[in-house]
Amino acid sequence: MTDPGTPDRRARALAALADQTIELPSWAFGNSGTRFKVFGQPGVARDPFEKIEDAAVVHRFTGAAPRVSLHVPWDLVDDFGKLAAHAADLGVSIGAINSNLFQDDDYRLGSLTHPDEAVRRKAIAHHTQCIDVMRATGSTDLKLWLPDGTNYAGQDDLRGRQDRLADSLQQVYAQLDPGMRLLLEYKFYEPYFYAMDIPDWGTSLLHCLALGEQATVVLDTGHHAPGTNIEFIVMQLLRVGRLGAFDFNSRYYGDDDLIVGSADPFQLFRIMNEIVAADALRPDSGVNFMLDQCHNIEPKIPGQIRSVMNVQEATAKALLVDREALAAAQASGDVLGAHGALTDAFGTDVRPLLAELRESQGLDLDPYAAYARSGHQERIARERVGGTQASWGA
Ligand code: RM4
Ligand code: MN
Repeated sequence: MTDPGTPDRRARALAALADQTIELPSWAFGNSGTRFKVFGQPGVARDPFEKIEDAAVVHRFTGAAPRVSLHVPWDLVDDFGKLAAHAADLGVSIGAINSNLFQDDDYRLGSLTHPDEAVRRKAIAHHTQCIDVMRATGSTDLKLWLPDGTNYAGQDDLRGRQDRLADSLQQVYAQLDPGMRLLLEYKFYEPYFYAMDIPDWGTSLLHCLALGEQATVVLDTGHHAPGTNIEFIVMQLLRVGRLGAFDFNSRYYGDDDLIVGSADPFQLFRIMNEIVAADALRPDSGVNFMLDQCHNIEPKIPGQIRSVMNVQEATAKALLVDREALAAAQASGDVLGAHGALTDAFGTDVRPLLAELRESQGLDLDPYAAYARSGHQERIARERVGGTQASWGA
């Protein structure tokens, strides 16, 4: 058995964990639902300012979530400078700006790929608006998930749609300031079922390569067919320097958006193992570790706290892998020894290590329990009455 817990490795792991940041999605703090109904919860944020307050609470308890991504137009406010200042007052900042191409009647047959040039122009103009929001909030990441696709063979020309997409993306990309990035997400099905226009990482990467250095791929862990080897994709995108961000969540079947690490902690560990192996945990590696988890049966703030803690646990285990033993086993063809170097680290209880980290940061050792004890959930349920709760899709 390899020893994942040597003092040296633990010290390096603690330093790396102290630097790790995870970005929270604003939409996780609004009501969400199933395909059939949006469920309300007491105390849910009523506007983007309250969503940011909730995100700041997650950061206060975990010490690891200092940014929050916005979704436009869900998070539209009159004064984005004021929203950014509000975030700064609470010790967080605005992360990626997500565009929305899936809730306008004009986009029924596509947005950036639509056969009608007027619709494409509208979708491009929406990104101009998002880039303005970036300038006003100090955000550097424009995140684009393309919901476009077709449901029936022959419905539209597959190649024509790619050509139109390339042209539209180019027009969006050309508007970026230096230092801004375009993050391009993919998803293999939904809302269309015959052919999505960006179904996979290869398609996303091809468009990014054509656009230029400022374009990188977003890997949403819920956007693959069952059984897909996601860590292989992570490795490949890191190899070519084009892994821009994760959208972390868990899935059993589709794009389930469950708490990350809940369905398959070993998969999350394998993903983080590729990150650590490529030295991509460093804050300047260009990989934005974001959550895209929002479900309706768990309370919002504790759900995000649990997701953050799960990412930290998987990361800690990946940092404890005995890389020399692993490399030696791989080089000598010791199949089970190499596999064992990973499973030994995965099997390590890293909660004491994370408790040590939190202690050094002046945090409670168990953020989830500390939040539950804090009375905050009861307080927002009492205080946030009246108004309209924010909700997914509104
Ligand atoms: C999509 C995709 C995007 C997210 C929306 C809400 O499936 O994952 O990242 O912004 O959902
Ligand atoms: Mn996503």
